[in-house]
Amino acid sequence: MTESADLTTLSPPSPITDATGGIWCLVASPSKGAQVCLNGVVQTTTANVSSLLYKNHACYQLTTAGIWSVWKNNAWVVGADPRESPDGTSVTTIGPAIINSVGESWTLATGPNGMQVVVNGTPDTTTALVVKLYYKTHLVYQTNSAGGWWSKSKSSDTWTATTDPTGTNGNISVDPSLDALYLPRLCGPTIDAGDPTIDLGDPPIEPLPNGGRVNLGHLGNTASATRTFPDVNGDGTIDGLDVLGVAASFGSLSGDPRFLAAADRDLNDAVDGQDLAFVSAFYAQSCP
Ligand SMILES: [Ca+2]
Ligand SMILES: [Ca+2]
Ligand SMILES: [Ca+2]
Repeated sequence: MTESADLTTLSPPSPITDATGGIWCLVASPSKGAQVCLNGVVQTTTANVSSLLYKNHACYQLTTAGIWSVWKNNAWVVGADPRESPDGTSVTTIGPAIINSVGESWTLATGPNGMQVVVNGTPDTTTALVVKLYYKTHLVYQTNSAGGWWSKSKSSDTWTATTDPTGTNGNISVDPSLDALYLPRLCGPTIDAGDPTIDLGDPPIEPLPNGGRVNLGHLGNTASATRTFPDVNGDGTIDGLDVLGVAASFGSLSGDPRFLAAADRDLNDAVDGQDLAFVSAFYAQSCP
């Protein structure tokens, strides 16, 4: 007996086999519409079931009233639509779909004005020049070629203008890796992640080595900015290998065959004692 694949649906015909070998089916009843049966026994508490679905080793039922339940500890528990797309799902081409919390399928299709949003096969004619659909916290987002963003939770709502939720334009959508004093840890994702167009200043405000780019967050582009980890060989630890990288290119200038850009920690186009000092200052430290 083979366990059914994810997203196997039954509305009715062939049965679903669960991970423990249980066999699920739907049977027509005289007065309660379709009912669920498990191993040949009709579950008399079920009624008006429109489909069964199998996902992540769990069996779900959907009623004709649109209610989803999951079979848990030998009972049906009402829950969310198991087909709902995970946060961060994005659609940029014709074909793939986002499924929202009420089971609507959101896709892109060519319309009179570039790509437009299509919900359950019906074009949303208020949309045009759409370049991406995105799903996060039960909201469907769309963005157009001009960079505008709108969101809504279901098709009957109206689009609300919003900001980029994907964390790619001036934001990051990850744990910033702060320490107990809310300062960015070494190698954290906010370091050197600020707006690349911001001038570091001359002399730079961020202490050296500063990676040549401001940090993201309130300490970015300040004298308290966390310094850029001077990891010459990029293995997450400052040790003899990093010293060796500086030593091997010591005294070289940008353009020299011996010049090693990763050893030029202060980005002054020369590998010199200053770079060695930075590496030494972090000696034996590792990214957390
Ligand atoms: Ca920096
Ligand atoms: Ca290293
Ligand atoms: Ca240097």
